[in-house]
Amino acid sequence: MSSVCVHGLGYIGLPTAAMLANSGHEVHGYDADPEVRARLRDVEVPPEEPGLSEFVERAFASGNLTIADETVAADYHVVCVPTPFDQVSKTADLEYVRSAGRAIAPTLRPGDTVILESTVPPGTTVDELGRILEMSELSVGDDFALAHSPETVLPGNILAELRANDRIVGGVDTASVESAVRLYESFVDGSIRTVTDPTVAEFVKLIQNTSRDVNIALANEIAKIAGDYGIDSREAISLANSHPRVDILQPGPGVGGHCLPVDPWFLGEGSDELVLIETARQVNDTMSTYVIDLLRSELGDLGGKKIAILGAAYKGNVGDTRMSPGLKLARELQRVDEDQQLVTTDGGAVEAPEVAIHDPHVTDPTLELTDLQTATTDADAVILATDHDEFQRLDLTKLRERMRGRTVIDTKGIADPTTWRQAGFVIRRI
Ligand code: SAJ
Repeated sequence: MSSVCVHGLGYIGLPTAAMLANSGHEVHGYDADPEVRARLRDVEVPPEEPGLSEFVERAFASGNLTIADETVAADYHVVCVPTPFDQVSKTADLEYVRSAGRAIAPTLRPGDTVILESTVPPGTTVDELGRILEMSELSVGDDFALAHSPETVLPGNILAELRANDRIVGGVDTASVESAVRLYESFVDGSIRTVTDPTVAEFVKLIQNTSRDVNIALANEIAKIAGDYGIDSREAISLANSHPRVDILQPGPGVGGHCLPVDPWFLGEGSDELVLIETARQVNDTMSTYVIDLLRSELGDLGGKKIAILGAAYKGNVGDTRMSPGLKLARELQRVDEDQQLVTTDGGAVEAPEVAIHDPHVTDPTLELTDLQTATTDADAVILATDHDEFQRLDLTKLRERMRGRTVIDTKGIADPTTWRQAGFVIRRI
């Protein structure tokens, strides 16, 4: 068993640190944010990820996981820091990766291994992290091992997928690959696929998420076209997918989270060849306009109307609101930007509707959310923006009684049209 320093204790770093500790390694978790460290020392774990709290508690109880106040020397450094996305320049901010490199360099010893797991533009492991680590005066490959191994876990199912998913390990040389593989072998049940070039591993991660984003864009475009023909897109997609070589994903109100809407842009940092990929991004980003147009086609002018949005999370049964399509819809309806500043595209001539948002999974105190009853009372329309289980079990009679109008826009295909129509609703779905 080895000593491991995990850098960044967020969505990926914390479960990874706990997984390594529960697999017998001596793990030091370090996060640059002192509040994160303090909360973890009190064993306060973000509640959203199923099973994570108990799993982290077990790691602490075993004595194998400790929270460090600085980077410590270790056989392995696993870097799981965020790579924020700049919406304007469409580029990755690599400062956290660089900062982790600067912190690791003085502690680095010959024979150590550094693995970057953060999603990054191709070339980052070698050109950015490797270069900074060489400030230690040790050489990449000759003195220490360096690899990229992208995380591929699905929020909501992180612990199971950390074990079950195949891993890709891209090392700068065979020794780096072998060293990184030894670490992952201690907990990964899936296959570990290797390549002696970290840039390939970085690229593979990006094309995985890009392929999903482009496929969803296809589904979204199909949904719009189906709407023009008066066809139910989900029924058509389901029938189309009965072909053994067709696998179209599902349309929706847009693509959220911090992966699919971001990673395709990272591919463009070293290439001018993105055409389909950029168009797909545009299709997914403008689904909110399509949803609002559907709403207008039912309600006419939205001024003075009350719209209830059910779903602030970026997808079903999680509490994560990063790049949430539901929140984007709310902003666009209210014509405000991410800082809640009014966007006056039409000189403010048209009155914005009242928007109420409800989400039983989201606990973020900075968001103005209400309970289901308050959100839907006197609402002229409901938009189902997330496929939470709770929204598939709504009491339709009570909902209909509380609402002023009858319109429901189902962006996730969770409302059975016959049942809702029988309950008195006018349902439009994409
Ligand atoms: N969505 C659709 N239609 C679909 C599927 C998803 O509109 O058919 C939407 C969701 O509602 C959500 C968004 O796409 O808004 C993203 O959700 P997701 O479940 O597709 O993916 P993420 O962002 O939760 O996680 C993805 C995963 N990548 C792939 O499946 C290729 C996960 O395995 C990665 O580890 C993760 O990105 C990441 O960290 O990169």
